[in-house]
Amino acid sequence: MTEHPAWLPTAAFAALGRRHVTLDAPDLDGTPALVLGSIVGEIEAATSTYGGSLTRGAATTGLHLVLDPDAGLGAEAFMLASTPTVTTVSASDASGLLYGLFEVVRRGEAAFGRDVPASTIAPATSVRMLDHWDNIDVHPVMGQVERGYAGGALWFDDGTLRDDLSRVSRYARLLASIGINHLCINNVNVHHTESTLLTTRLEWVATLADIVRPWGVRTHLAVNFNAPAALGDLPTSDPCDPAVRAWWATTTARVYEAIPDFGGYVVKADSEGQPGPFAYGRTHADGANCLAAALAPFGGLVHWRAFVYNHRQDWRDRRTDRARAAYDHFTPLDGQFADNVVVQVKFGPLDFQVREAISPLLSAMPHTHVGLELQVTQEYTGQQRHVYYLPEQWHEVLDWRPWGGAVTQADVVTGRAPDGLDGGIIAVSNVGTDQFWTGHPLAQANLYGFGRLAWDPTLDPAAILDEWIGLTFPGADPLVGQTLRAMMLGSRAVYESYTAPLGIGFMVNPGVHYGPSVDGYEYSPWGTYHFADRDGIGVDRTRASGSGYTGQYHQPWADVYESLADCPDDLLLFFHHVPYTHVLHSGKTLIQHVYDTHFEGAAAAERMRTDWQRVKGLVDDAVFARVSERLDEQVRCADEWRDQLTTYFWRHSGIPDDQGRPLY
Ligand code: GCW
Repeated sequence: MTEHPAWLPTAAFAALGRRHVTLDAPDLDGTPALVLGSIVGEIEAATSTYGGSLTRGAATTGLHLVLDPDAGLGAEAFMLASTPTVTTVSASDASGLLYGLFEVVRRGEAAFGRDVPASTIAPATSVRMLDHWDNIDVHPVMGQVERGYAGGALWFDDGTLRDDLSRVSRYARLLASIGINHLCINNVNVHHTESTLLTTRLEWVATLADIVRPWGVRTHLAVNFNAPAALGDLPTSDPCDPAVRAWWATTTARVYEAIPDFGGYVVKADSEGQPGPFAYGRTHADGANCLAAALAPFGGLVHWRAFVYNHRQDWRDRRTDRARAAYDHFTPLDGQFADNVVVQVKFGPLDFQVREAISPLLSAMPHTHVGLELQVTQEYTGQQRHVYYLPEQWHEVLDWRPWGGAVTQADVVTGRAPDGLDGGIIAVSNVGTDQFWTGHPLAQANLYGFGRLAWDPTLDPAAILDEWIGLTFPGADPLVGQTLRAMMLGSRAVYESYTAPLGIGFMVNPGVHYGPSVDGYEYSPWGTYHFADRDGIGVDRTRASGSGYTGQYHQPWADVYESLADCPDDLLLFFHHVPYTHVLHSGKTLIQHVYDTHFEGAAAAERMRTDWQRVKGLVDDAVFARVSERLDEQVRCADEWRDQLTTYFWRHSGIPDDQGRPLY
């Protein structure tokens, strides 16, 4: 099987490749020299294919690249300017020049031949990171990649590091082209074998770090909080114990001997069975700061996840609310975390649902570096079998106004708001050994979009999609772009319409998290309930009569969500328990909304399948076949969702569909 080039096919380099390129850069060594080597390699490959050339020296015509450490442009930034004869990219460091080069590729012919005044383009945040949930050993339940839907891990193969790691380099190149600069290579659920990446298998990590470094990417490791006891033979992993702190210091120093630009540790502690500081009566600040102290001398970061909740809840207990947990655990610790700790917070208080409220914790720790965690892998969003263009959803999150005013959620996590330190934007990767990298070829757009939004959270998802289409299908018949836009823009709304309604979430098959199972989690310990009975459905999270979660928001949201009259329809069941006859702002009853959206959603999936047929012969046959196969599955699954959901609501409410469509 030939590997698909994703958004960097040779033809995407045609405009660059036809130019005379001049490169003006000082002699460099270390990582900058490697990055410069990548830049030169890209230009040579493009110009040798398309007839251009590369020389060192001053500007002539075509493209002029300047690396000037004294240019004062800021880390990773670049300046772009053009006249009708020459386009100039300048940067103060090699990474900035690399990103500038890929910007030229993205713009294609439009980068040349016109008068464009100089503008500086800089990333919104210094950490734009992907986390891989990759295991070394194939896990008996989760497999090689936890929540992975694109084949095996790029670097591990059932117990070993792969012999052929050439694909890792091509992956790092893709990441560089969208500005991703940090990569965590292993699962946050750190099992025993994987915990040894920190010690006896450190060489593997160093090998991978060497491969991604020329692309400006720094390598991180997910570590087990219990490592001092499990790997170091200490009697405890208490973060305040001097021997434990010394163990982390020594172990970390060894990591930096092997990997001088090592990025740091990612930690899932006291979460879903992973060990953590609670076992020693310590706080999460104690835990994070212990690791931070070991990393600080080398400039490393701790990404400490806030996904802490009781996953052994008794479903009979109506007082505990999982949505409250992260905020309740972490806000009392604001101001106590070391400066090289990022508290990594999922975008929603539950778990990467199609629709949930935005986590109030993201704007509740002004003295802490808070990072936003997104999920590119489509665990709850169709598992790379359904078309689901995630940037539409992420845009909502990034553009949300925690105080109702001008300050966005993106401003807060990138340190641009008065209340917020830079924490960065992080996501779980959707990539594996699959021929198309992402299982569903159209899911490549999600990875592309993540990088672009992490670089500039104000970008418009539709514009990002156009970039991706232009790069991935260069020179294609315009019908291809039209069809992809029709299928992908609004695809989140389509998926939402045939799955769990109005922010209630879950209703998926337990464990696999795919396909409908309305009561799948209803009597489980996981804290994700919908509370449907014959009269109504929804979770009362109000201060007046429910869990009080609405009180975790700043105004105006604390009151907007509290009020049944003001709560937006799409989050109604996230915040309120209401009767099936409740009338939405749309004017429909809740029950009729469920019927209508589910029938319409499944029909929309069917339309996507029909639309796709139009591009047969206009896109690569392998892409056409793979997308077709996925669309068949999407239609089948959407029909199943429609029938199970509408029938469930009909049986529970006894209220028929006013359109008389089939219910069972
Ligand atoms: O979304 C849930 C997943 C788990 C995952 C966990 C987490 C890595 O179902 O598979 O574990 O979240 O984010 O830690």
